[in-house]
Amino acid sequence: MSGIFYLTTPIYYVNDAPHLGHAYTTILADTMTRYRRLAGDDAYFLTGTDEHGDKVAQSAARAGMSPQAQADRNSAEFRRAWDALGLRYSDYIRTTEERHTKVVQAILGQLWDAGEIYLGKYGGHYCYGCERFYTDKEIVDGKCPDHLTPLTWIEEENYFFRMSTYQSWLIDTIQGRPDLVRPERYRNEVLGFLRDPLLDLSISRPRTRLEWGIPLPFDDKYVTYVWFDALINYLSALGGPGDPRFEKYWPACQHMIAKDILKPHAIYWPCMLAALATAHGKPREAYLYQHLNVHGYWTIEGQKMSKSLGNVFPAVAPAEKYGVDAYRYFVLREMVFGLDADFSEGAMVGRLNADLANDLGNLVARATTLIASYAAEAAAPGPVTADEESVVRAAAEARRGLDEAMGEFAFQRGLAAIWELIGALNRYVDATQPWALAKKPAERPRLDRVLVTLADAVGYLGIVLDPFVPEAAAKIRTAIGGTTPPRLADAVLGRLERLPAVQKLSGLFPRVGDSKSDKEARKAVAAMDTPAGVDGHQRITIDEFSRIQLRVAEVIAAEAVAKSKKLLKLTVSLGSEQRTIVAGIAQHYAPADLVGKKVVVVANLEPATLMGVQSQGMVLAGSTEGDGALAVLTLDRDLPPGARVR
Ligand code: ME8
Repeated sequence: MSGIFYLTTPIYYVNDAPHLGHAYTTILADTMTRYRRLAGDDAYFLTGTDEHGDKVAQSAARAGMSPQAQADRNSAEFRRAWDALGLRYSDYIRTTEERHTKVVQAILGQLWDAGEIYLGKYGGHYCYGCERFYTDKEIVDGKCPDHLTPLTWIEEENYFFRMSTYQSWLIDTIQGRPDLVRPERYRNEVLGFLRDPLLDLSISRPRTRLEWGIPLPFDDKYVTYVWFDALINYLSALGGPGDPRFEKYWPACQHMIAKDILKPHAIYWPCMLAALATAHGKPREAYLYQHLNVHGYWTIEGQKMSKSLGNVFPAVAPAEKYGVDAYRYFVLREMVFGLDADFSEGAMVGRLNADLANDLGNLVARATTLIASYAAEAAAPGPVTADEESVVRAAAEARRGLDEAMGEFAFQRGLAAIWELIGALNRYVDATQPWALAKKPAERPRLDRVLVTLADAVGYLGIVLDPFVPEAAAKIRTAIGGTTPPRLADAVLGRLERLPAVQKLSGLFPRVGDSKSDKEARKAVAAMDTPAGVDGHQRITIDEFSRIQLRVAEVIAAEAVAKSKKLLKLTVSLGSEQRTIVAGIAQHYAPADLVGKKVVVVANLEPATLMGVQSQGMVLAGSTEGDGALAVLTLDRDLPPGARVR
């Protein structure tokens, strides 16, 4: 049965050019909707631009343009960026379009008639950058906590939305639906905001101060506050309540945003939707979205992206240099959904070379070359052996991991699950040695079994990789003769019995040479071949050694320790318990590299506090003195977390 799915990105302000952060959210939405379409769902993906308000009006004035002309230019630029990245949005909404202003005015009228809006007086400290008033508690040294610029005291009569009446309903709703706002850290943050009294929301701006907005239908001396206008885009793109598209997609709505705009989406918006439902004679929760998915922030080489630092990374640039797929892969793999992550060209090239060129590219090249070389004399494949069975199991495991991860928007974990399989397949080629089998005529049935398994596996990868690296996945499918659109349901290994016609596919992801990270990687490999020597002569007895409790631990989450260059804070599972362990490996591993890895820890070490974080154990790693290469100990075969190491 095919499901309905509706996913939105924020609509981006047109006073800015599209950058890496905007691209990230939009790539995520594209990946998720591609995945859902692959699974057979009718998935609708909305993005667009936010074009009203002070911020946009002021930047247009500075540029000597009319706000509309600036919006036209910049909205087109966002759209061009998404097209250049091959993002398949279903609709692109602009808040200056008539289809949007009509729905906003209709909703304002309905809320006014229902008594949800009233005229009141308000005085407060206003930040033009944020387009909002700040309460005394939020102000830092008399300045905007975000922009660190002085605030302006403004007093005016305005229209207010009775948001305060929804406070206890909203708290109950968030408590009753644990995954409404996810991951959990953001749900907790929202419940934290809601511990303070929720005030009514000023939803208008007098035209004497701001012309650039949607006029209130019941008082044209005012325009609509930009957030009240902008949030409604998610409805107006579907035509609003009553429209067949709304009736079809809205019940399946999920939003995706970064943490910067949590409050409007987790507080204003549910209250607005509850008021609208009430005005339509429905229960308060009738129009509430399904999930608000919140991701973290990208920093650039450790620094906040900002115009003043001059490190704003343009949205399309990495794709121009390294290809769309490498860019997608990097951002999807590197950021643990919900946590912050760091972008650097070196790290991206490192992943491109290691994961895409080596692991995936080599596998596909080896498999297709082997099949293309030996297929001519193919006969009936011999019996399935334990090697094939374990590949089939690994593929089923990868599917389970992928599907579960995507259900939770854990893109990084989904990719990690696929890469586990890619690793297993590379080991399968090494173990079965088809080139050696080819030399012995008696092994022909065995060779054919191996080749069929490889063709099957490559076909499988051509499907499951489609949402993440669509260009590469399409090439893979073409190489093994796929002609029909891919379907997730076909990503099952072990059903192929005859070799398809396969074309050799090499250079799927050419390595990027001589970058810094490349050299470092080579240095680390070289260091492994030349052990630094075992130092110290003091011997210990087996009993002394057995007092050290070593255990297998699975890394569940990893993040940088604030203000430390060297330390990472890991959350690890020892099977029956979870622990926090601080490890001095930040210069060698990105947090995302570690999540999902099985490592070895000293479990009975006295706890120690490092940079304010209590560490309950130690992660084992090897290192060399001279050039400081370092490698964390992982397992050669899988063992459950908690397993003893001795
Ligand atoms: O807030 N890392 O628009 P906006 C990750 N118009 N994502 C980032 C990012 C970063 N460093 N910087 C920006 C607005 N983003 C409003 C939204 S919605 C009804 C109105 C992404 O142009 C992320 O998705 O400031 C963030 O939420 C969004 O851009 C903010 O875009």
